Amino acid sequence: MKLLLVNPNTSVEMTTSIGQAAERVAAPDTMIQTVCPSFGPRSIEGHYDEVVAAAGVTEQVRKAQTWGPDGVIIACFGDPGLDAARELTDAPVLGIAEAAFHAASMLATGFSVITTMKRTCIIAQHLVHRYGFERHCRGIHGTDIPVLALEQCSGETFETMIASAKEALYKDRSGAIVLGCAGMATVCEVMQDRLGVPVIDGVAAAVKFSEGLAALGLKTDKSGDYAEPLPKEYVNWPGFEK
Ligand code: 5HY
Repeated sequence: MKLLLVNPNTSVEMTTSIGQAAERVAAPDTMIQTVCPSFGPRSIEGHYDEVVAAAGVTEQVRKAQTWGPDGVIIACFGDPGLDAARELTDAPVLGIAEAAFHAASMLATGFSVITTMKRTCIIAQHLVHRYGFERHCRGIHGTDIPVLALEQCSGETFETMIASAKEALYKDRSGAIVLGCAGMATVCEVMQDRLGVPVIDGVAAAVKFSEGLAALGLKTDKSGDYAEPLPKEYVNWPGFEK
């Protein structure tokens, strides 16, 4: 199985760590190509960052079509460009937030999200509503840890995440923690050992869900809004031929 893993920010270090987190859980016959856009924000911490990153996701999904991935993963917790990417390929496209929410909802009656900057909590809230997890998600908690601080997750940063998770589990009375940033994938297991409840990393969850969908031979619906973009000219951007 060929899996395209797109880190929508342009941090080379984070792209590498996200790729390693995916490789750790992938099946032996799964080939993963981990990429990031050729332009855009080093980290995604707001609406503007996200809209530029979404364009970067489409750039990489189009570029990979010659390789012919059987699955595509958008490895940023805002799932930027998810619908657009689903127009560009018939391979299933999964966002790590969507994958993490599904996994958590099967492991506990309620889960809490621990994320980076407080200002991005609303983005996760919008996704909870969009995907219909209002009855499962009991709280979204920003730590104000900058995304790039996760490139080298220091002891202090890690303890801040543990403290935030413990407070969330207590206040929300939830039974699982969803990690609200792809950069947190590297500390998922140690967090789970410390907290004693399921801790879900969306990168790993999306890899296993993608393998499952590919094994079932399932493809994205092309009969409606996920059909290929209509042929038209774009100015200073690759358009779509007839
Ligand atoms: C992420 N930003 O997963 C999100 C996390 C966030 O650059 N990779 C980023 O704060 O929304």
